[in-house]
Amino acid sequence: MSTAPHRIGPLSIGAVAELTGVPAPTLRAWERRYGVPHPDRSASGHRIYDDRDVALVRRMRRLTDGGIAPRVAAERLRRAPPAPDQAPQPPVSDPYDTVVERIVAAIDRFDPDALESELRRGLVLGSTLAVYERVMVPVMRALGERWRHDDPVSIAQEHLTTEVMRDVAQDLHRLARPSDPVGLAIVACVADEQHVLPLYAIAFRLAQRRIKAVVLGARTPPSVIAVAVERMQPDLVALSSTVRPADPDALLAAYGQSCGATPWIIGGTGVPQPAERVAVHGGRCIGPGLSLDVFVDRLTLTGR
Ligand code: B12
Repeated sequence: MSTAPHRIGPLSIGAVAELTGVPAPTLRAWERRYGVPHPDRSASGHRIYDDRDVALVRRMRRLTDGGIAPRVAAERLRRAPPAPDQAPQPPVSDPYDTVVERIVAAIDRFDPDALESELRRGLVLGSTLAVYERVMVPVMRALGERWRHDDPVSIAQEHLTTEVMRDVAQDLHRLARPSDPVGLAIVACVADEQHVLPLYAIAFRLAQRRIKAVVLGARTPPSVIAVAVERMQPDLVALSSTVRPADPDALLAAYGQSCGATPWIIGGTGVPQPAERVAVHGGRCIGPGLSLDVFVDRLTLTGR
């Protein structure tokens, strides 16, 4: 068997996105703004990436996942490019993908111990947010693909996995909580909403901004938000709605009232579009042009 380092490429932008987990628009933006990487072009003008480009993208991703701004990360990579022959060759399979595959295999075997140990092994791969987005979310989506209301096996697998995921997400949340917060957020599911994992995605993102998140959990009606807002005086309220509510406009109006002057934002697949339907009640909704980070950038935090 040959011991030569494995070479990959030429690859399309879609293949690189798949391989590295960095979406194609981000790859284009990194190239346009920072020239990292700068792939060759085919005769027809399409980008062709080789293994060194892929290695650069992976390093860029590791740095940005660790909280370094893309501009600074690109500068660092430009200043210290790996010597081509000494550069460590990237593993062909992405370590995050490998962990996801192992977790899904453990779920298939109904092996909760392996599920938890594989998941906890995945925790060392990157930042809390990276592990969440590249391990936990893909596992839950894979579960969603096989889940059927008339298939008790898939339902049992889903219950088993959700319990472990929530447990680990809560541990991560405790660890990621900022020790010197600059703000406070209330994070909750809207009334009747049971999908709680997105709450931790929000909490982790806020923790990166040194905002402490108080997670109120599933099924949090407007009346409960009103009390929490009054007692805790948060800087923001973040709501999640995965399943479309029965009467979204009435619900949004009620949350608008509960939040009063406190800025609030809502996201998830159940949020009614367009964004104006939320804005009319004083809230904002996640969508094109508005990420949680952009929303937070516009807030005046009280400092806590
Ligand atoms: C686990 C699960 C359940 C569990 C939830 C357990 C729990 N405690 O969380 C249980 C069994 C309770 C459940 C119930 C139901 N579920 Co379910 N469930 C799932 C599953 C498999 C995983 C959900 C998950 O955790 N995903 C991972 C999260 C993190 O990803 P995400 O939802 O995409 O969220 C991301 C963004 O949207 C964003 N986000 C979300 N909200 C917000 C808010 C803000 C402010 C911000 C910034 C970002 C943000 O953050 C996340 C990270 O990127 C999904 C499959 C899937 N594809 O997700 C189905 C899924 C969500 N369920 C679905 C359905 C239909 C149901 C039921 C109606 C089924 C039924 N007939 O009973 C009920 C509804 C219950 C209810 N009223 O809420 C559908 C939803 C379709 C839709 N959008 O309408 C899905 C997609 C399955 C499918 N393919 O059909 N479910």
